Amino acid sequence: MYEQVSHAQLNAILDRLSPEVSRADIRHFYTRLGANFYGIHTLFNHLYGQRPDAAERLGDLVERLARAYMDRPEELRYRDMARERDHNWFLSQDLAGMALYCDGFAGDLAGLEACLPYLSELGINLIHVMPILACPPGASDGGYAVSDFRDIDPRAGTLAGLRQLAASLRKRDMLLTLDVVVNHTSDQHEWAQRARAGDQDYQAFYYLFDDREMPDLYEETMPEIFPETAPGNFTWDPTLGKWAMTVFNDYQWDLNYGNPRVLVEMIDIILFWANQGADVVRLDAVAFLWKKIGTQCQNEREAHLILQLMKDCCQVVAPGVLFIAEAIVAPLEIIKYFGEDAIMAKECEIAYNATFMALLWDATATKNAKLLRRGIQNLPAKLDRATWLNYIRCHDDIGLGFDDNDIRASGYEPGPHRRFLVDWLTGGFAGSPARGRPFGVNPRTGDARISGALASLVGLESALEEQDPAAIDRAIEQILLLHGLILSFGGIPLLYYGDEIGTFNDCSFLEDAAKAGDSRWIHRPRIDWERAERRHERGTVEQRLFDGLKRMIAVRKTIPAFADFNNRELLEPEDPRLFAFLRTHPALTSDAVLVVANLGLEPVSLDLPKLCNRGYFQYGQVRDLYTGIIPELAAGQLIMPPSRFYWLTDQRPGAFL
Ligand code: OTU
Repeated sequence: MYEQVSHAQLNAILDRLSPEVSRADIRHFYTRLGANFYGIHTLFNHLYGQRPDAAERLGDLVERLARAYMDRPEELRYRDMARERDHNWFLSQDLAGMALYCDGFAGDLAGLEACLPYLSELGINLIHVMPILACPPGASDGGYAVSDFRDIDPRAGTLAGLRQLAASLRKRDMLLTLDVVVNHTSDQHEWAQRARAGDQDYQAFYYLFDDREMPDLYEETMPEIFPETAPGNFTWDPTLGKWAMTVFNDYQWDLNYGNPRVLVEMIDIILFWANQGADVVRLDAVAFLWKKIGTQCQNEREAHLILQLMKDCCQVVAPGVLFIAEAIVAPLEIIKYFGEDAIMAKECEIAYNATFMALLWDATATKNAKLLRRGIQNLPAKLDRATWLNYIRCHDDIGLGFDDNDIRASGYEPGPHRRFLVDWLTGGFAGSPARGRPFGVNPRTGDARISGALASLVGLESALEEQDPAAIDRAIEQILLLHGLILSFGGIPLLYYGDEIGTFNDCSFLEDAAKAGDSRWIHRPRIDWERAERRHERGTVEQRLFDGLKRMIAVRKTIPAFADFNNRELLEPEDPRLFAFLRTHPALTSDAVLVVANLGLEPVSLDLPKLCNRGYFQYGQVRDLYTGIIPELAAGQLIMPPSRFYWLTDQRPGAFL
């Protein structure tokens, strides 16, 4: 039965390591382990206490933590301590991120390093390098089917090359985000290979079943994630003669976290990448970490406990490293990945704001902010020490994951409204300039999601083709407006590579058999660097977008009210086409910024004193911090141009900032 790991045992583990290290060298480790040990112990006990090997596995975990700490480069240890002193550092308005594929953006890691000046030019100081770990040639879900968790894919470079990139980023004060794909491995991973070869220990890493009895039970309640390319959640492996649980693609085997060895290995892997220089670790598909018959096998309580345990262990070894939760789930479920009923994040400090993303697309398609406002109103306040990752596009599809009740409260019917959105975004709706593609269409449930590049979705591609100057202007304004919102909402804005120069859909994936079935490849482009050069030519689309975003990022960094301290107040302008919120500085009342966006295609007037009746914006003069424009106010009425946003600051007559 389960035995407690006593302090005596803990000391024995550390003694065993002591020939390699003096106690003095690990005093910070020792202190942090002490501070987190009850958490680690209790969570571990809760998850695995019933197993005969629980104490042994916990001992193994502690030993791995100690080793990871000893391996942590001194420079990173100092960085940890600096971040511990300034523990809310990541809530600052100073951060601006970009997600990119190493190959699509720059060929390989060396190329990426050479492109850092381009990112600095734009103002980006956090990059998420999409998966670059070893993965099989051919289909690998864009690198999310990992075959070796401790090595870089040779097509991207080497481990030494990655460390070099991390060092260059540190010199530039830029942060590195790397993925750890915690939910599954490639079926070519060594663990899967060993399982295939008959090794029972490794078979226990996965969910493997001899016949359909258990799979059928699971299937009763499990939804399908990729219904078109990978229907069902189990795949027959002929070598093994068993069914493997494969929630995503048939070559991605789900790991079984009911087995503590899996958890210990994965924590070790997270710390390994922290020690290579990752500042932020993106934990992929965290909602799926625990499977239980009779449930959707998403958002289970144990998945949260596992994340808490991962966080506690990271606090011991690399407390400066943050986690991003990639949980594209219902609005009220996403927020739980910060940790429930807490002040500080207990699980992940950062979470993808998939709700805001989907709502922005609703507003873009409907040309009003009804559902956007409702959805944001019902978005619970985040924890104090936690923040959102705000994005418009990413490498994945757009899922219409808002709340059905919010849809109804906005005056629509959920089914038809979602169908309208898919139709509009894929250009099927009369008059829509959008060129998205359907993704994940499930005829059984009627669900569908959307792929497509930002510039193609907002109609820039079609406007250029038709050489329609008004439509081109509108699409550019729309791209800037959407960015104006993710940069001011509160949280870390995450741009998607290529959007800064208006990159379009790329249909070349259709010629590659390993990609053709997955329309998400349409928006995973190779950057056209000749087009990027046009950012230096006045009046080009590339210049208007790049310079607009560059300016926006620079201005964001100067606005303290844009730091994320739950200092956003949603406002209710009378006109449903307007979306407005007030950002207040946590300490200064004078520095409030009013963010207003007109999602409609006509000018709309806004009664400023009425909107902000708490003393803000009563002087009769305002200034847009983004453009520097002082819009005319007639008796407090502000005219919002179509498809435009303002970042307004209150301006006493005669006073200029
Ligand atoms: C994540 O995606 C990745 O971002 C995808 O690129 C991968 O294909 C997938 O995991 C498997 O590794 O798990 O919690 O709607 O949003 O698959 C959400 C599809 C995920 C994605 C979903 C997502």
